[in-house]
This record gives sequence, C-alpha cells and structure tokens, in this order.
Amino acid sequence: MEKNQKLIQWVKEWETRCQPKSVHWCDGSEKENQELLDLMVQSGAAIKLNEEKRPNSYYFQSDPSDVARVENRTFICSEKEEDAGPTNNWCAPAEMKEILTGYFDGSMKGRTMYVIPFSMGPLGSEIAHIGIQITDSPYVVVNMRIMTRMGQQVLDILGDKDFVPCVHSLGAPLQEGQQDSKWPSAPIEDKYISHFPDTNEIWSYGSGYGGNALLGKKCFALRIASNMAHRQGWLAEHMLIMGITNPKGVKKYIAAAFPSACGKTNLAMLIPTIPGWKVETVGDDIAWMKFGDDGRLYAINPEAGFFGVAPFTSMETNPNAMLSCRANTIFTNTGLTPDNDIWWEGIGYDIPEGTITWTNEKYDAANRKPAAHPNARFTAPAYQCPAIDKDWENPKGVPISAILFGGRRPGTLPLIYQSFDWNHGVFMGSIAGSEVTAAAIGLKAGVRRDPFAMLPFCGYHMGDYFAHWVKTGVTAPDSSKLPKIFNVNWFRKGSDGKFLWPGYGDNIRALAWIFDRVEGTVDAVQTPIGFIPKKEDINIAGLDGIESKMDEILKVDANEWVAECDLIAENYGQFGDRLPKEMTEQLEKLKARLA
Ligand code: SAT
Ligand code: MN
Repeated sequence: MEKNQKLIQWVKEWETRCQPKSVHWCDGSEKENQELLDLMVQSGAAIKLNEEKRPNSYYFQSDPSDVARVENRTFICSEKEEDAGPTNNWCAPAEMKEILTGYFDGSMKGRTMYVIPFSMGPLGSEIAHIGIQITDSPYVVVNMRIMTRMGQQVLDILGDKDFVPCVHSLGAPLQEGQQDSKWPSAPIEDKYISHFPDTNEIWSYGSGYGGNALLGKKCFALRIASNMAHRQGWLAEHMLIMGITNPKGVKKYIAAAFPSACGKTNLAMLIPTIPGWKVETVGDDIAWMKFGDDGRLYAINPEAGFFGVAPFTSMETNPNAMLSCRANTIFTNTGLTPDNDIWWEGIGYDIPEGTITWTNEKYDAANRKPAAHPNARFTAPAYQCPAIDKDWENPKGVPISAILFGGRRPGTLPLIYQSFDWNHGVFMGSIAGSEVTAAAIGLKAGVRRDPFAMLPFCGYHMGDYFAHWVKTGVTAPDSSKLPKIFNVNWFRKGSDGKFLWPGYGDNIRALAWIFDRVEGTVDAVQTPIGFIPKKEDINIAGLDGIESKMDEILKVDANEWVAECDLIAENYGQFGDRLPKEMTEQLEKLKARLA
C-alpha cells in the first residue's frame, strides 16, 4: 500500500477532514471480518443468528428512515448541467463539494474510518475496475466483503495505478461518552448520494442502507461506470446474466434488464419446470459488457454477492436464493424469530409465535404491520448459489446471445416480443417501464418509464445513453454477432386482476422460445410491435388452465399500443434534441405499423 502515493494522500486528506478516532486498512481476512461482526454484536447493532439454523449469519435492523435508496437525494454532479440530463438531480461539482465538505467536517468523530480496497469484477480481469471506499460503518465493511472482491489482494493488483475514490460517512459523529445508536444515519434532508462523473468520484453522506452506502454497487458499477463505458465504448448495465442450456446440451448466455425489485434475482436463479432445460447464474443485478476478439459481446458480473430482496423469496419461488443465504449471510430488516432465525412475508411457512418485526416490536397480526420491511434484504456470497455458473468468475466474461428488457406491466405488453433489428431493440429498451416497487423511497404509485431499467442509475444524459446504444450497434466488430433483443412481461393481468402467466420457474417456457429464436429454429408472427411467438410454439405442457389464456397472454392490441405511443412521445419530450433521431424514427415507424 505504501506504493500508491495518490491513495495515501487521499486517505490522509479524508482523515484530516472527517476526524475519526482511528483509521483501519481492511485486509479482507476472515479474522478481520469476525472482529467487526463481534464488535457490532457487542454494541447491539447486530444479532448473531442461530448457529445451527443459520451458521455464521447476522441480523440487522436499520433506522426506520433509512430503508432503501433515496433517489431525490441522489445527485449527478457533472460540470455541465445538460450532461446530467432531465432524469438526474444535478448540482455543480464545486458547489456540491463545498456543501459536502461542510457535512464531512468532523463527521467520523468517535468512529473508526475503514479503508476498503475492492475490485468490481474478477481480480485482474480486463473488464474489472478497482475502487477504494472510505467508510465509518463496520456494517458497510462486512457487506462490501460479500458484495465485492475486497482486501489486501486488491491493493497488490492496484500497485500505483488509478482507482475510483469512494467516500462514505453515516453522518452521525459520536461525542465523548455519547451512546451510539443501533443504526446511525443522518436525517433524510441531510443525505447526499453524490457522483462526480468528470473525475470518477463518489461522495455519499448520511445513509447506511444498500445502494446508498455499498458504493461499489449502484454508485460505481452503474452511475460512474456508465460514464466510463460511454467514454470508452463499452456497456455498464442494470442486468442479470444467466446461462441457459437446452435439452440438446447447447448453452447460451443472456443478459436481462429489469427495474429494482422486479424479480431479476428470481430469473437469474430460475429452476426450469420443463424437462431437459438448465439455468445457471452469472449475476443477478449488474453486467459490464465489452466486445471480445471474436466479435461477440462478453459480459462479466462486477459483483461477488447478491443483495437480494427477502420478502416473497421461498423454497417455492426461488430455492437457489434460499440456499444461497443458508449461511455466511447478513440479513437486514427481516423479522427475527424467538430462536434467532429470520422470517419474512412469503417465506413459505407460518410466522413463529413471538417473532420480532424489523421495527423491533413483537409481531401482531392485528395491526397489519409486516414482520419484514418490503425492501428487507439478504447479503449472500454468490459462490453459495447452487446454480452458480462455472464461468461466473471467468475474467473474459461470458458471450451474450440475447438481451431482454422487462418490467411489471399489468396491461398492453405481451409475454414476449422480439425486435426487428438492433435499433428497434434499443427503442424497446428506451420505452421500458414498470409499476413502482419498494426499492426506492418516495415514488408515486403507477407505471413509470424506466428506460433500460437505468432510470435511477444512468450517470449521464439519458438521450446520450440511447445514442451510445445505437452507436454500439454501428461500431460492433460484426453486426451479425450482436445479441438479439427481446422484451418480456411476466406481470400482465387478466380482467379478474390476477396474473395471467404463472411466472417463476415457468418463465423458462418463454426463455426456451427466445433460445430457439437465437438458434434460428423457430418461426414467429410479425406484429406491429415486433415478432411474437406462435401460440403453439410456447411449451405449456403441464400448466393447468393456461391454454385458454394464451391469446390474452400474447395479445398485441393496436388501440392499447396507440395509447402507449402517446405516453412514449410524452416521455421522449424531456430529452429534447439529445434524443437520437433513430429513436424518433422508431416511434414513427411503430405508429405507421399500427395505423
Ligand atoms: O440499490 S440497492 O442496492 O439498494 C437495491 C436496488 O435498488 O436494486
Ligand atoms: Mn438492482
């Protein structure tokens, strides 16, 4: 570590500013991890779970005001306001740094400042990047150890090279003799999740939860990395990566973008319900993609763990996720049972008598307050997933054959449709949307447009981002090797308000069609919105009562789509002259096909 002067200077500068009582360089060892966990158990911040039921696992309750990402306190501080675009909060970098320097001044008093060297991506991969996070939260350290490759080996690789500096403080200095709270954090109006894309810096203040605090994840791997990717000609995307093997033993990888809390983890770990098919997991949230020497697009998962939504995860809905968090896992804001295990709504069995809720009250069915917060999470090592792909840590990444977009759409969108070509696929990504979920605080209910599932994560102007995708198609070394693009919707509802499609493991039936389209072994029906399956080409064997619903599941209703076009045009309006002409053309062509 002595080698990297920039790193040493930078740590000194922040030590002086934040005034911690000590500085600890994290080596990532088992011993260090255990010491931090023991410390948090002693202070009352953590509870060690039942060693028999949940070995080496810990339970945390956050402050009720600090339970998810805070989009209205998240800022992209590019030099020019127009480069942040209409979908981001902007503040001039100098101004934001002045405000935050005030906040960080003495913000770590009475606490230890941890220095966390981490790699996003397999150590030494050409697609990977190194960051260093400073934090005064031991909870963040133990989570970063699961979510990233963290510790001394990262410093060894870093040498005197450049890194992405990530500063984080809970914003809760401790005065002499002051009793610490269980989950220190700052009030919402004092939280700032700030990104400086021109200098690749992240300054996060006031929150200890998830993407606000584990800075490798959304802040680095998406908001900063999307800027790096834009400048350098690659892709940093909010996508799961999975391998699919068909009954003949042919394997293909796909990447899929869905907004937070729309089932990416479930899809990435799906257990097929039709015989002969196999799914393996590379990642459940983020994909970094670059063209390989063979002209194909290769993806790595920059993360090393899953930060998954707990509620409604069960041995029924996602056994692989349940098995991933069987041990060595951190649980945040679930319920806690009297025998020190976790419980959440939809876990698949009744709530044990005497369970404590995430707000630390005795669970009472009568008051209708859930035991687990809807955004309760498990932090589990990826290697514990029984379905983890053998190439999940391959530094070259895995070749991507198809890209999927999706969201929760109760109407209009069929189960699957395929784009006519690359630009039409980019258009499909640009118009993606979803019903609002619990993964962020303070959003209005209803459908919100979430282009490429990147609305909260694209670190620059969304119009330029669409243009970057268009350009990726143009500059691809071999356009015939570009992934095929699809949109899926598992969440269409019938007139009875119930989901039409069973979802979960049965989603393989849609993926099988996608697989066959990529192979070129199945025909499709051309509609105004794209190619959809012939009814008989979706394998519904063994699904009760689906046959009569297939027309509705695959329906493309011209009237609904005309209305959809109006909403698309309205949403496009905000991008002004940064909306690529290719997207306007796609919208015009769609309207013409619908007329
Ligand atoms: O951003 S988090 O990591 O807190 C979770 C999400 O929104 O996907
Ligand atoms: Mn996500």
